[in-house]
Amino acid sequence: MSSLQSDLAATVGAEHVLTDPDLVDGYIWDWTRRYTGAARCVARPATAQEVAGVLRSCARHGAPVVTQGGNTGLVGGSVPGPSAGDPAVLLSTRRLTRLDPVDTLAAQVTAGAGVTLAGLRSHAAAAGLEYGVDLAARDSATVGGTIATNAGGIHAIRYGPTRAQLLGVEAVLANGCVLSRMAGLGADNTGYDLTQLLAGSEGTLAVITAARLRLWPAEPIAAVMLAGVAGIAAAADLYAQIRAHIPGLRAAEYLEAAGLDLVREAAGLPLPLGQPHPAYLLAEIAGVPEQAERLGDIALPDDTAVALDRTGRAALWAYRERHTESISAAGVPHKLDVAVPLSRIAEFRAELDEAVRSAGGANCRVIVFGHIGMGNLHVNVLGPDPADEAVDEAVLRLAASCGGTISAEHGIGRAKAGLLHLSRSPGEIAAMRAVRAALDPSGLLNPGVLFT
Ligand code: FAD
Ligand code: 2HG
Ligand code: ZN
Repeated sequence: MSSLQSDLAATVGAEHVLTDPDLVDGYIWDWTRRYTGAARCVARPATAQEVAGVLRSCARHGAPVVTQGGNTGLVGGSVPGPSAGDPAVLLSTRRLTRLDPVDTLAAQVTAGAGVTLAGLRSHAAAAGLEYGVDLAARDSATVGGTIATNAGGIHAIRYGPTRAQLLGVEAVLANGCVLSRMAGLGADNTGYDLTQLLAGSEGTLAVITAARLRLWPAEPIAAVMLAGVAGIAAAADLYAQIRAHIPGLRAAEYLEAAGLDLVREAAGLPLPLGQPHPAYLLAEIAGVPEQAERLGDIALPDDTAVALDRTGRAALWAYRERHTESISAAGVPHKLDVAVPLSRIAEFRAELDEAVRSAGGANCRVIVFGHIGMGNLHVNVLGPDPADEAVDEAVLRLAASCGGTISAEHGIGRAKAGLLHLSRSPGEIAAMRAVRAALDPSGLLNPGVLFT
């Protein structure tokens, strides 16, 4: 055992320092299986003080640290990169599972970084409240990971992304200093907002160990609607009509035939509507059952299904939520998570296939879906070699040229670090690097993530 490993064992217990290659292997591949790298061991601290001890040991030994929560990230940020120098220590947050009783007076809760989204959501639901972020990886994605990526998810149009839920954090800097701002004060103007700085920091500024989170009144679901449409312009128009006429829109999701076919194949599901369509809009509406009747105020496409009961709603959601796993069942995808202004979303979609095929060849399969209410499209491309980045660059350049961003909700990670300049000016990148250098002067936290 190296002296770093014995220091780590002294901090977290020998049984929580994994060195067996078979065990370590379970942590070093990302969810898509596109990204991997070597880790010298996995450390599994259970408290903020243990995290501080791990980071102090790593700083003493000059060892890089990759923080990992549920390892559902889709941009390669949760696993080590190909290392030129010392392999990283992988710091798993999954044992940071503190979950305090819900503060119903403030509608807030304190949760450890390793609590899963599903665990947090059911804890809030038991108190008659709702956590505002939800996504298909809810059983594995963690509080810490969703803060570090500023995850969006299916209800971002109603409640905002993770940063809008974030009232405070407890986090440990690279030098082992523990920062804690967990009072959940509604008003607190005392200088820089370090809490918000950590939202979207992708493990490059600190290890988040717990968070104080906002909760919302739980609301009944009136209906889920799935409408067959001609394409993305029609889906965007229908979304705008629903938003204008029906209060309580909780989700507005876009899918296309290519993704739906993969889902049907992988999950053995029937056609969702009377006939196939080029594209679909799924909308979820909150409220009492009568609220669903307001859909009658809108000129809905002829082939539209509306589900009122829980089983029917879940059946329609499955066609959307099973996209990611179904795509991975067909190959290792290139995942490009972009957002463009809704006014240019049809232009982006019209140029996308040609951009992909010119960069990656005629055999590329392009699957597009996403959170259309946020202008957020998930472009998945099957075909090109995982190491080939030509298609990635072509899609991200197209998004930028349409006034969009190269990362809507998944982050930059390792996947897009070389293309950050497409969405951030030289001045912004310099300021971001200066912040990182101030908090982690040796650059030990997640090297290669966010910046090359
Ligand atoms: P990880 O994957 O472990 O890590 C992600 C990043 O955060 C890494 O850079 C890591 O270093 C850093 N990190 C993790 N924990 C900490 C911590 N405690 N402190 C500091 N840094 C940390 N994302 C969306 O935004 N919206 C979606 O709708 C969505 N749907 C998904 C559906 C599926 C089926 C899958 C597989 C993924 C989906 N994702 C979605 C992506 C993913 O779930 C999110 O990015 C999520 O926030 C990652 O959480 P995690 O705990 O798995 O983090
Ligand atoms: C979703 O919205 C996720 O389902 C995953 O953000 C997107 O698989 C993807 O590309
Ligand atoms: Zn998404």
